[in-house]
Amino acid sequence: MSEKSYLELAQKILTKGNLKADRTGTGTKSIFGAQLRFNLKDGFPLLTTKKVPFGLIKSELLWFIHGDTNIRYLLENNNHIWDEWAFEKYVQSSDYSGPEMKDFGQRRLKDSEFKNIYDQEMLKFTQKVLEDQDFANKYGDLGNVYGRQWRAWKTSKGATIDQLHEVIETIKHHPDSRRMIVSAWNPEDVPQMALPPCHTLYQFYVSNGKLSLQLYQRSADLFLGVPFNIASYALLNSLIAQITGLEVGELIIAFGDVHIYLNHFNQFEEQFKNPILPLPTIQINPAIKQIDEYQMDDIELLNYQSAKRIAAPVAV
Ligand code: UFP
Repeated sequence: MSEKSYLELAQKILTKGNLKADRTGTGTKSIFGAQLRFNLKDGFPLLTTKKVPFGLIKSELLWFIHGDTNIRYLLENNNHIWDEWAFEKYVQSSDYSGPEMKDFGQRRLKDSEFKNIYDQEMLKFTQKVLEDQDFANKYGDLGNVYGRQWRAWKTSKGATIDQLHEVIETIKHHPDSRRMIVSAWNPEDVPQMALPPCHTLYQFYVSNGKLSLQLYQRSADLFLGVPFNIASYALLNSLIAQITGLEVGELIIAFGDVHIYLNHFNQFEEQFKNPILPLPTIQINPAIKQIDEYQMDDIELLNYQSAKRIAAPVAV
């Protein structure tokens, strides 16, 4: 049912969405305000009409949960989702002496010769982050990203707030609370951020022994971003349900600007042809009792059947 509603939302945007220019210069069709609901009891909501790489979702989420903001952990797990953000800081620094990398995001899409040079520089960069701890400390760290906001939010008085720990304690001890919120959106930081948080705020809800989570996502790339976001928050809810002794309830995503990039239309048409298959399930090591203890091996995806991956350009 829930994958069907994802595909219906895509149909609706393609047929009725507003054509809009966007920051990346790609152009989108979008609507403002939509909701997807997933009953997590029905299975783990990983799309089946195209392949979604669960390993990347798992390592990224564990990275957030551990409060880690250094891409080294991701690289150790062969996850390159955040590489560009770290690379950008490095190429703008005085320590970088390689070929000119200005506007590398756009240029690498348009100029294949430049892309080769970029790929080589990026490989050197990620290898150095993996091999050289000092270099990793200096250039692998992204600073204000989700790990920091969830686990070590900086207050104006110089203290830190561990929002994730506090919310878990509230789920355990005051499950009827209506204040179980984790916020990533800090208006003080936004002007300096290359990518202000897309998943801005989430709230938990407990009833009948079940834990539900609702996310507010201000900006959503329906083809590339949202399948990851659904799975990531479904996994977060499952991990917290286990350590708080609750069953899984619903995942709800409330979207702000939910859009389809103009160069993703054909990909959706291809995806629409694929049948919706039964959902996989998730197995979590029952011995884990603290959120910080979760490691890659504690989480396993079972019985995932899907159509093939559908490649699409990322708007940068
Ligand atoms: N985006 C997502 N999900 C994410 C993420 C980014 O859909 O988790 F990090 C997309 C939304 C948008 C772009 O297309 O990335 C961010 O651009 P902007 O900041 O201009 O909204």
